[in-house]
Amino acid sequence: EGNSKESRGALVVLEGLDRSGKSSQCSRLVSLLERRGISAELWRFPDRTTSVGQMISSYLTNTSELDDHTIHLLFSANRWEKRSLMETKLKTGTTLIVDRYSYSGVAFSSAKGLDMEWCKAPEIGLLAPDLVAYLDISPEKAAERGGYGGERYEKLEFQKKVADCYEVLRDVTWKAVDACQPIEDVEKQLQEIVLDCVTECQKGRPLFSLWS
Ligand code: Z5A
Ligand code: MG
Repeated sequence: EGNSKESRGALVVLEGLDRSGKSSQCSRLVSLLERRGISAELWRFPDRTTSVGQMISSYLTNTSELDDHTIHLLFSANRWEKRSLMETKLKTGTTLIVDRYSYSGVAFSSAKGLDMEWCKAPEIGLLAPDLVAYLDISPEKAAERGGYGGERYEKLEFQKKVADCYEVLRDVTWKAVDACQPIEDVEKQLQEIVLDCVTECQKGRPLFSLWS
């Protein structure tokens, strides 16, 4: 898979607990890339704009109930429905900064007690990120930031379980950034690792699939 010398955009994923600062940093990264004349788009999962995304949204806001396996597969389907567009964007040179991805999918569902390997299975074959930047913060510190809304998973005890699951998923391709630093310092560290990744993909890094 992948033509090893073809220049392309980078697939950059930000992960981390609730309130770790993912959304703030994703938009800062896209602005930076645009200022540098690099074609870039901000994507997020769940993508609540699709019909699958609307089902997910009503589950998250507690307006609907779904079996744990069912909602897991909907989150995955929500990524699959964007897969081919994702590949086209990358191959035509657009870098994607993605706010949550399959790791959130596996971490949140296995935090509920679902088997981790079962959780990974529907993610196999989605595009593998070139970089996963993990915004590292303890569940307690994240909760102190406030703004925990009424959404389903926004509870300290559950976030502790999610943190443990992220820990299991973390591999050598992840780059952890201390998310407790001031927002500009987190931004600076992210800029460096993201620009390096973009450069590598411009040189023609092959595109891989999850979960190999
Ligand atoms: N979910 C799932 O179960 N399965 C899946 O496959 C996927 C997701 C993809 C919705 O996600 C839920 O779906 C989520 C996981 C689950 N569960 N929960 N809960 P979401 O992405 O829609 O969640 P969100 O509510 O939009 O984002 P978030 O994760 O809670 O927050 P964030 O994006 O990481 O943080 P932020 O919005 O950038 O910042 C939060 C606050 O902290 C804000 O007031 C900032 O100004 C402040 N902040 C940010 N950085 C700093 C620093 N460095 N210092 C101080 N304060 C800061
Ligand atoms: Mg967010």
